[in-house]
Amino acid sequence: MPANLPPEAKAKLAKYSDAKTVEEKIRALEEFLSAVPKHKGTENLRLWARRRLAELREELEARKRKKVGGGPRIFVEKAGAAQIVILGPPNSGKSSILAALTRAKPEIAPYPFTTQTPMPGMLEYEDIQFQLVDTPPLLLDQPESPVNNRVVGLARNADALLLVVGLDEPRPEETVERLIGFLEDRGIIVSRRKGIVRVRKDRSVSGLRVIVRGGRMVGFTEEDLRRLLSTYRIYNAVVEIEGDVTLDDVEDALFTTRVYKPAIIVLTKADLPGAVEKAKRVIARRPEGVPVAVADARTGRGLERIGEALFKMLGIVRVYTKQPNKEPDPNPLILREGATVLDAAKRIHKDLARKFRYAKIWGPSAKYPGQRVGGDHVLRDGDIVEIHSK
Ligand SMILES: Nc1nc2c(ncn2[C@@H]2O[C@H](COP(=O)(O)OP(=O)(O)O)[C@@H](O)[C@H]2O)c(=O)[nH]1
Ligand SMILES: [Mg+2]
Repeated sequence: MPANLPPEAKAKLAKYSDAKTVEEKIRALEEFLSAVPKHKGTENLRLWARRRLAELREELEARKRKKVGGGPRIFVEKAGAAQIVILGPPNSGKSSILAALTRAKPEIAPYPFTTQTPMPGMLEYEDIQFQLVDTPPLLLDQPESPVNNRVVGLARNADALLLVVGLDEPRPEETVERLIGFLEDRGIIVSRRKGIVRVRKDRSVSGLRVIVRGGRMVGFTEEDLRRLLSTYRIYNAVVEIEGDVTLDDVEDALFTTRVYKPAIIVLTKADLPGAVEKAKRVIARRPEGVPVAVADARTGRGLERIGEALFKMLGIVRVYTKQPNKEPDPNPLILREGATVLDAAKRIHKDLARKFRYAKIWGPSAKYPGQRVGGDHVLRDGDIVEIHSK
């Protein structure tokens, strides 16, 4: 449903986008909320504005607290190859998953709210480690609760998510859907099919530059796009589109940011009666590109392949560096798919990239062992690289 905003409401949103400080943003959003007409078409936008306002006010509060010193710390420093945040409703078995997969010893109890602060643990997969972070529960029945904001913040900063739902629930398929919907409302997308749009204002571009990656513009043309953006006084911009995207999605994307997070649905308590039938119902309705693991956390059954599944969905490449006439370092560099020899050099040392001459490679991306390549050579998982510099 299109928003059809009156010009003064659009002007307030433009003011919000241009605002530099938190205080200015808060003022612009308050003005927007009093200027926006209240009908079905503006519902999403109003909801977003109210949430954003709550976040900004919290940010302001947090800053004040910081000045006095202290306050709860909920950010968890990343460690290992990637950070995976465990999310789910109360008592779903999140802490038990952390305990089953890592050496961490979280408190596990048959009543809700045992976990008050996030707790990390390391999951070993082959020669790398993933950091799992257990979290306080998400309250799907009270979506606007401030408790949720903190957990959502952790999820937004994560590299991937484990969505934990217990098969002791009567209708876990509905809980999974509500959980995914809850995250979507906050701009965290777990399904590959959902569209993601990024609009970046850029004065150095003449007009609009539209980049479509593995998706489509559904029901609109570049001319429609140009017309919509001009009503927001955006004339020069790069518009990136991934997945299937409508013009309404573009309008939403002007003020909200959607991020894609790879996710695995983990159904726990598979040992309980009736669990198999319930799990089948979840699997039948799962979103595209989101695998489902059916697990019994007490024995670890069903969790054996979580590490491998995470590794595949994160698009990680392990590269082993070596010095001439020496054995490769057993601890790999962790790079993203598509990374080049120069990216590897940069990771080792800034200077090494600057003084780079050539590299020799062994392994999956080498045509023959010890092949000599340039900096733009794309690496594959398991490659061994020997960098030669000036
Ligand atoms: N039968 C069974 N019970 C489980 C399983 N996983 C967790 N539980 C129980 O469910 C309750 C909540 O578990 P907990 O890990 O604390 O859930 P959290 O609140 O989501 O962190 C505890 O009583 C656990 O013993 C499982 O796989 N099977
Ligand atoms: Mg817990």
